[in-house]
Amino acid sequence: MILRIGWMFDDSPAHYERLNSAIIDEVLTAIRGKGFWEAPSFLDKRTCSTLRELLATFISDNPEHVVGSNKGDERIWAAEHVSPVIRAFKEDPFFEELCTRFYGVPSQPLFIMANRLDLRDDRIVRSGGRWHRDRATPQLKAMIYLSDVTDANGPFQMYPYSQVESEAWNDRFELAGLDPADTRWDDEDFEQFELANQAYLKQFTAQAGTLIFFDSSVIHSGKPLVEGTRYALTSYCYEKDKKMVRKARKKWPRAAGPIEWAQ
Ligand SMILES: O=C(O)CCC(=O)C(=O)O
Repeated sequence: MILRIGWMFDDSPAHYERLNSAIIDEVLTAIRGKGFWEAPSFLDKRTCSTLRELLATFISDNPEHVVGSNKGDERIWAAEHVSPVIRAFKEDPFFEELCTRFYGVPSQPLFIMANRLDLRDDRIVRSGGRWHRDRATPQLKAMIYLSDVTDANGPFQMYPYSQVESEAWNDRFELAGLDPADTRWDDEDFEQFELANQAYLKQFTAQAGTLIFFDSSVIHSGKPLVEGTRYALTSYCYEKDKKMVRKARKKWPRAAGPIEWAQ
């Protein structure tokens, strides 16, 4: 079901576990239901380590292409221009098929965002900012951890099954005094909700190389990092539409290179 293939990366082969169409229904059902699907060891540890070094060098050498430089969540938009290994993640045919099936119209990953989280002056840093939904309608993202992620170095967190149309989750919002129609919540407003719903929280502590597909319309955030560093790659998948490229270029003008659909 899963094949091992390699892409050349400097002098060493990079190994992704290639996902194929045989599991696409399983992946889609999981993302549409609980909101995620997880694959450990999607990328080998040696490549994760090489990519961490490469991204660290890029961040220090190219601050003009890094958003949030020195602020604890440093982001490189369109990181596919930084390494052929990252480009291969963007252009994997399985992802294109998954995106198209997910949205029901021709769709693709538009770019990869690479980020590094670390602790700066005890500032609370959550990857992706506050608790949020990216949008009210389903949106597909794929994240690869490039670091081993524990409870301390900013694990991705979500409330499974919390898509907008979930009446159970809308009731939980109202019980905690929150408006379910909002899409972003400050920590202090969210505290009561978090306490009341601890049992439902899914926290992705996992090894470097783990792949997580998720519907970013579920409620999610990165847990505030308290020690260490976390590197990750996130693929942003959209309906293939020229307007989307214009919008993305405007939103991320400091990207590492042009934001464009793969041919
Ligand atoms: O990187 C993370 O842990 C959170 C990601 C996130 O909030 C997002 O992609 O919208």
